[in-house]
Amino acid sequence: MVTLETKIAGVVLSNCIYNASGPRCTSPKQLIELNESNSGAILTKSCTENMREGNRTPKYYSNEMGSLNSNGLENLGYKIYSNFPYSIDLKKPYIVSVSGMSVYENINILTELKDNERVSLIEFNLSCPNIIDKPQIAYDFTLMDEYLHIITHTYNRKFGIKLPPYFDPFQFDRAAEIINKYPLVKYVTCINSVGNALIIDTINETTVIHPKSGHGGLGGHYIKPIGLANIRQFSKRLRKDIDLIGVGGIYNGMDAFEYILCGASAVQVGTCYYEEGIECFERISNELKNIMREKSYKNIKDFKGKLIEI
Ligand code: RRO
Repeated sequence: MVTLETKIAGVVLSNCIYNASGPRCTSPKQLIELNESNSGAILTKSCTENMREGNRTPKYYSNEMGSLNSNGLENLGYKIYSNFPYSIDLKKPYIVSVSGMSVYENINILTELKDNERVSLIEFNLSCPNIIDKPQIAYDFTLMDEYLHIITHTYNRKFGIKLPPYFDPFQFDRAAEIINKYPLVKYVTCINSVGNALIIDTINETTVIHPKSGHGGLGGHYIKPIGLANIRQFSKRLRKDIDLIGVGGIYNGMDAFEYILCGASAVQVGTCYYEEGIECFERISNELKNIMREKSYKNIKDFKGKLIEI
């Protein structure tokens, strides 16, 4: 029997494949669909204190290589995500992504969420690339350290963080050094979209999205090698009690297999879920199980992090 069961931060997921924060996880209807699906967890769209309509449209574009988004944190406000799990029969872990617009907003959101026993985990988003005139927190290491300090003192439960892609060994060293100081950080999700990328419509000679002069977060096939490298680099630097979750360009079982081989304990599906819909979780899970059967692996621990460096 092959199983995709895994644990993140001590929470058991019957399937290591679930949705990334962003696509199709904003409305209660979408969250209910995830609850009924093969996704291993329900992860919400990043939320703020108040509801936001986000950036001006067009703010999403996709092609066969991936996607470009500048959603701008469109969400219903944290109270909807805090109340949601009480209205349904939860079949799997419910994870809330939090991305308040200021440190004070984050404190308010976390103060409410910390007593909510229906919320299995939070994923604190330190890497939204699409807020006009706001930097990605995790690219400013001093700010990231301050945020983690404040969160740890406000939210006294274990939690996870979502990071942007890093590119240089110095960045991995510095980020890991900071994260390792905070014992409540028990998982790290890599990577958010590659920020401020530009795709051109050559027929019309225009940008393909409107906000930020056409610059947005790149996802999908374009970014898989960057995501894999981030998981690999952090697997060598983070404390052993910190689980890694891989995201970026996962469309099939082999993509998931690669992330786990690099050290991921679970994987999230973003662009592919947006494009294909809820059926992608069953398909990718079956593909990963078939790969495991062919290789005589019974569970993901049999190959997690075991990439051979030649
Ligand atoms: O809402 C967005 O524009 C967005 C967010 Br919060 C994020 O973390 N990553 C992304 O690609 N888009």
